[in-house]
Amino acid sequence: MKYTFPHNFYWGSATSAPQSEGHLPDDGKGQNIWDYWFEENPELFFDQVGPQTTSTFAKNYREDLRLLRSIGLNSLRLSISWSRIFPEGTGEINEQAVAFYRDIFTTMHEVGIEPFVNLFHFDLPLPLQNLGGWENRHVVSAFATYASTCFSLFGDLVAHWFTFNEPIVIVECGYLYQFHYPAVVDSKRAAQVGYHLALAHACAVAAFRSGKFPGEIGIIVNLSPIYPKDLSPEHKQAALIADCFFNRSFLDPALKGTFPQPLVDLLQAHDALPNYTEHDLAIIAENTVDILGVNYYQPRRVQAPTHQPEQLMPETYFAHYEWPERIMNPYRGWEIYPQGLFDLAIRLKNDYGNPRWYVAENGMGVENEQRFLDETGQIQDTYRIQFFHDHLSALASALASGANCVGYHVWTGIDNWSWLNAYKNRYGLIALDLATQTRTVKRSGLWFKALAETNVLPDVE
Ligand code: IFM
Repeated sequence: MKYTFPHNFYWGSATSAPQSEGHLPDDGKGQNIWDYWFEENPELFFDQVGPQTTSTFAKNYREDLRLLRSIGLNSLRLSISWSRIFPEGTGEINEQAVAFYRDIFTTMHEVGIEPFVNLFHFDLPLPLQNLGGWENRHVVSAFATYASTCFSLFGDLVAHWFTFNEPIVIVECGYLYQFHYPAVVDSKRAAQVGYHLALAHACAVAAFRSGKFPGEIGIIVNLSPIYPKDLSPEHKQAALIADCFFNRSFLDPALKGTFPQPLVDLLQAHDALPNYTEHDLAIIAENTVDILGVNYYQPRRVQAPTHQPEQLMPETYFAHYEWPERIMNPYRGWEIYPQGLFDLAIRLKNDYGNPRWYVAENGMGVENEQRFLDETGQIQDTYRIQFFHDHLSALASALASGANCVGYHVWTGIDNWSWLNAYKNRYGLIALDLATQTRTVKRSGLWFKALAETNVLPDVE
């Protein structure tokens, strides 16, 4: 059976400023929390490679964009670095940064790549973190100002805007599980941060609408369908709560303008409700999105809790469940389950009014891909092709069932830097030699080109 996709489907890849740009001397960029964390604790980062040593997109973007176009991409999601535009987070604009991003977006149009632009990808300017970061309401207004500044500066070149990438990751990694700065464990602070992120998002959408900027605006959320161990009431309850924490916490405000009631009740019961006002709730209610980006990597399997943490944690309400039939990506420790993408698509259709959405990230991180180099110097990443193929088959079935999905972006185009994991796992369609900065198209890059140029899903081989 041949799977086909609509002729105007967005085929692309995603990346972010802190993961790809790198630093140029005298570029006027201010420090963000990743620059600072690496300076303070380089030992936490794989091979002690920090955000300065990324894939040099800032220097090579003209060639990189042409290369990405040559493997069929018609769209690319990247992010603007807040600390590049506003080195202090607020106040004076860095004019070099304005010229830099204008040239990037102009080049994208010249080569035939539609810009999908995200405003925040985990990289809070350090001066704002020093004020308390997302716990401080002042940062919400600072974000709204930064967002409307970007709409004014680049609105003539960008028609697809996104406020945040994976806002729940900022909450869980920064305030519960210690993978992002400030790496604290505190559920009350986590709840305040989550609330402020939802509010900051809605304020940016409001600014976009009141400024009457052309195009569409949305948010990118990482969703994992939640599967209970079995259908007994205690496991189903565990799944319901996990869904509220990890999916509905941002999906509901973005698409319905409300927060999930079971989550509100639970936070209230633990005296962990964030500070809020009725006026905020009205802003959230009135500013739902035009488009949703969905990052899908893995499902979440849960069972009733097996232990009680000392303070409120998601694990107070559920425990991880290891499905005996799971297929794992051992490098990232994530289950590979393409059916999950179909299930998400159908859920968006049935429970959320079938919004306009696209797959904003999907991909497979693999360690030491040099093992798969052939004699011509090409990485034979057939495992990645299989991964894309299986997820795209599931997506094609969802489209046939009426899902309103308008595109598919892989994570990522050119191998990039991945936070504490740095360059441990590679995700790209294009390999990066970190030492020489040489780019080489992988086998998956050629496979993707055939897909994007025909809208027909090629076979794996
Ligand atoms: O590198 C990240 C990205 O920043 C957000 N989504 C998951 C990717 C792979 O881990």
